[in-house]
Amino acid sequence: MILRDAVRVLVNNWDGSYTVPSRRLYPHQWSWDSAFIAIGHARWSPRRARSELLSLFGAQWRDGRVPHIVFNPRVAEGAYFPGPEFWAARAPSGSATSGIVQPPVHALAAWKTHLVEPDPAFLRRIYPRLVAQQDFLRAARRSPEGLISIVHPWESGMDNSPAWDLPLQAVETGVAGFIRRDLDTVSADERPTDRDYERYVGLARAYRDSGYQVPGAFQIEDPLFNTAYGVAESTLAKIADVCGLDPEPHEREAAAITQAMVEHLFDGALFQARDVRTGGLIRSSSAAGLTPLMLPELPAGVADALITTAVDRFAVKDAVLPSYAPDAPEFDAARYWRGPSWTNLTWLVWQGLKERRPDLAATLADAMIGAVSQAGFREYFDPFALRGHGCRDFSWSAALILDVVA
Ligand code: 2M8
Repeated sequence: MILRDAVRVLVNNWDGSYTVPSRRLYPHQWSWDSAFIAIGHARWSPRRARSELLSLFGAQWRDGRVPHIVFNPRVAEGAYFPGPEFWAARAPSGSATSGIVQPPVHALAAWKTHLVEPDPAFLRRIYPRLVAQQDFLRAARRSPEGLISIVHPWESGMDNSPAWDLPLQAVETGVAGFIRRDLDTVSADERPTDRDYERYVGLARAYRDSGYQVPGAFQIEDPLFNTAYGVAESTLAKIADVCGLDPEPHEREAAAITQAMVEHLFDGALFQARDVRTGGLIRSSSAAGLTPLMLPELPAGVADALITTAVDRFAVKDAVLPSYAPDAPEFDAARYWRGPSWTNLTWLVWQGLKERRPDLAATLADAMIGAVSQAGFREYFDPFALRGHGCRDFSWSAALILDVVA
């Protein structure tokens, strides 16, 4: 039943070559959504999984960046804010896009698709694009410490995480002249605040006005983004191998980023974000700090400390994974990325636990299935009451359930 319903959500959200995250709230193609969605499609239609990824990379920029939104020209300009007129950017393919990026989880999605239905020709086609995506991050976003930075909270995928409260204080508010469309669909107390949006818009405008070259007042090394980058390198090593290419440069890069993360972002219990402008760690209780469990070369002692934190502070033994530790004062069970449980974040930590702690991984898988069985394929869930929040029929909630039960 749950599997049939999950496929129904994906079929209804399919737009011919890719899947929208949600019909009303997000009516275009989103970058990391497409990666998670491909992982789900692979379980019932690997052809759609390959199409999902190839259509996203069809809008890759010349500098290698994969924009976080590819706009559907048939959707009205006002349907989503900020839309194509705001971003004023075009890929070489002619598609209107945004100019920022999201965590690079796409190599992993391509590899998982290949594992379900081996297709070396697909891997050969997508490999150079995945490499270019990483090249862009190295060229444009690497700090002297060897870590990759994001220049907008939207690039983290966890838009209003409490981890961004402090660095956002340096960003101007009072930006006017825009109308939020998200509140047409979702109640205001489940979304970012207007003050958050003023800062998001101000930051995006400044980056746009620099030709998407010069970072503004927000420059952060985020543990989830860097984990995605590192996992992409170790996955590219496997893909290179299948393509008859040298995996070694990727293996080296994966080891280097893991080491830099342990050295600069680990606080002894959790990975933290670092503010590139001040050089200081931003101490928060975000579940993003657990995702380095996915890095294959994470030292065992560090992994053990993360697992202790996951059990003690994120209740991984007896609840779905909250996006923010419930014992922290900023925790909010219903407001977007400030506490609710998200299927993609849970799936990332589940991946990281599968080999290290199969017992805890199984608990998380059951919790993910329990949440959607009770509340449906909602965008996010109250981690304790399992009440659904945000939009309904959300694509990655459906897609990742298909992967978890496979
Ligand atoms: C949310 O972000 C967009 C901006 O990119 C928004 O709020 O309008 C986030 O949850 C992000 O992680 C996700 O990719 C996107 C589409 O599902 O929605």
